[in-house]
Amino acid sequence: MSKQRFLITAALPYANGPIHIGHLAGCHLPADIFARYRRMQGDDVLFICGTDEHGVPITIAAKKENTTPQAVADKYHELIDVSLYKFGISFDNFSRTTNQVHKDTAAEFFTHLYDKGLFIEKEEEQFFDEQNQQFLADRYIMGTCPKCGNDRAYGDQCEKCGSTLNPRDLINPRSTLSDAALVLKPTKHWYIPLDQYEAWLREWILEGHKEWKTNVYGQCKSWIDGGLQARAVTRDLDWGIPVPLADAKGKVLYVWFDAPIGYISATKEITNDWKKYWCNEDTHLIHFLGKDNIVFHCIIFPTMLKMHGGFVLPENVPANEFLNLEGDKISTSRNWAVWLHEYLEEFPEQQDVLRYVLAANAPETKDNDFTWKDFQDRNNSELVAILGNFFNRSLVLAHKFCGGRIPAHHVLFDGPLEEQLWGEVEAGKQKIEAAMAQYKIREALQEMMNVARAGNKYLTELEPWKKAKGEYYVGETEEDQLHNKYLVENCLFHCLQLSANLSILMYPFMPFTAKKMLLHFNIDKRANELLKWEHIGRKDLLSTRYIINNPVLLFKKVEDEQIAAQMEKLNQQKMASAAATAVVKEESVATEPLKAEIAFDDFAKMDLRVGTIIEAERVPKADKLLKLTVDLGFEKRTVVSGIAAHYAPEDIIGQQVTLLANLAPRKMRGVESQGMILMAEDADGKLQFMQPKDTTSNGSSVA
Ligand code: B3M
Ligand code: ZN
Repeated sequence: MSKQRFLITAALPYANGPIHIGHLAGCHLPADIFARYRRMQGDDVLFICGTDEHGVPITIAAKKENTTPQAVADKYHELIDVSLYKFGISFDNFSRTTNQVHKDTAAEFFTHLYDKGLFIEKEEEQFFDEQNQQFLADRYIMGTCPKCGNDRAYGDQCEKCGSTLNPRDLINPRSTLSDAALVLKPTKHWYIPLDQYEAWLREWILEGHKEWKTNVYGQCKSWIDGGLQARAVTRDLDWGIPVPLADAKGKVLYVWFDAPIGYISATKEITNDWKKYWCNEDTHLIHFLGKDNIVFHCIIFPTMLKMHGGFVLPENVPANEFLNLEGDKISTSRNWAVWLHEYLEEFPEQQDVLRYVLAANAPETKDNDFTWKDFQDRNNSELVAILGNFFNRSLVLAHKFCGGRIPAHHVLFDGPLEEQLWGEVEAGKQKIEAAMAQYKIREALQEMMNVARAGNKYLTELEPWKKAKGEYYVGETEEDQLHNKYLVENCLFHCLQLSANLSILMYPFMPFTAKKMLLHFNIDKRANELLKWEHIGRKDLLSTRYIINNPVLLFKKVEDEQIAAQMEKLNQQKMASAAATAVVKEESVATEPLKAEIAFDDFAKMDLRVGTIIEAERVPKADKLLKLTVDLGFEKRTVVSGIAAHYAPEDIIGQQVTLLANLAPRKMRGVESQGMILMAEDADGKLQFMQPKDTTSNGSSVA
């Protein structure tokens, strides 16, 4: 096939924290595997990424770290860049959306659409925090989820039930900055009329891209079928790219407007010829990302490109589902993650192991789980036992029987086993090509491993170690011995040539190991020339008589203690984050606004007494109420209390409590309640009795 042009993008991680295995598995690794593979095919490839440095996530991190958004972006850009580089993610440019080229490109893009009169300009009421005197981004708005009742749902999403929300959907919306209730205030914004592009999107995606992955196509279909609405592409925020209009003071471009334009800016940064990639029908534009970014890459960004005109549209958007960690959703805020920069320290030189495990377990069709046990198993029983073992055995035997050189090919000794072996290589190559064409990275990886398995099988069937003893070949006669010598040499010839082939097959997935293998053959200088897809199947990659280096192990066993240490670390993270949540809850109780001041006399009017609950029963047809008898020493009181959801009657008999004893009696469900029991209520609504630490006499007054 002739040379093709690929523009490959991986979603821009927010520069609001370090990067974790979820990012790597979800998009950067599959994108890298694909980019490497296409380069090996000889294609013209540009692989683009960078950090997304605008938007609310950065401002939230800045608040948390008590610094500026730019400082946050600087810090995490560096950390993310280095981590991805060390994992061998082979970007041609890893840029930033705070770079000037990008600011200019995004502003020009906006101006172009504005000049064409394509935006809808609308004044609309939005939530305003009067205490902080600012409009709030969706993420800063919290309230009760209309779908599941979670009272900590955000204006854009409920993290409990996963629903996508609008701030207006929330019940009792409040500000996360001040906790104040919000008011609606008018503000002007610019919208892209997605509804006007519905017919085009239907045609382009639903008719034209039926080959897209089911999860991607399905999401697009449900968005389009659900009816598209105009979306604001500007925000009232003090961090972002200023809206390039005179009447837009204090307004910036919405982060999801500017971020995907980042792909264009990053291309501009590295080549004057950027139009060759972006404005050319022949370009295969492929976006890699996680499922939460599908709508932006399949619907909104393409619509922007279409509105602008002159740009190529994505040919495919192979989005992945999510990777969980030990059965739990990965979360930056809860610190439930395996961070790449920490892995690099804890498993030095073992980037390929993580690359392998994440690719083998990639969440391509459904959410998947990363577990340390699986990491260990895959390393020990696949990488060490299959791939490493084959390579190591081949090299050791070549040193033992062939003087540490690549033996000659004795063609006359080739038989059905050799034919089968190279047949597997050819089949593997084709299956990988087919899988790659459909972005099925896991399947491609499995096929690569199958070739290694075929190598092991071949070696085991030929058993060259049985045909030689030390330097001598086994056999009664000289002829027999010569025969065995040729057999052994021929066998190892195939094994070593296969090893070189494997390093090519493996290179997209495990580039470090692939090069390490080639180092043994002293052809690392030729590596780039050798690592071409078209060479697969060749039996002359290694010249005979070449000296082979002493074998070093390609993979180390991962020990139980290492896994235990990782699990321990995760447990610590879980405990620390649970403790932090408890503190936050306490703080939120403590900061609950105080009621208006009262005079001492008002307080002195209350008669608070200690009493003991001596009877308790449910109030029929009232699932919240318990009817209690409280002994005050000098008399007994009947009290109706709304604690049935928190306490079982039988559990509270004998408990001492504090009673407001001079509250006017009132009837509840036909029972007269003669007083009120004091309770403490935490942020979750959990109730506890206010009781003396040590038992005291009933009737004691509280003041
Ligand atoms: N930064 C969202 C994310 O990291 C966003 C991707 C932008 S890609 C243009 O999930
Ligand atoms: Zn919900």
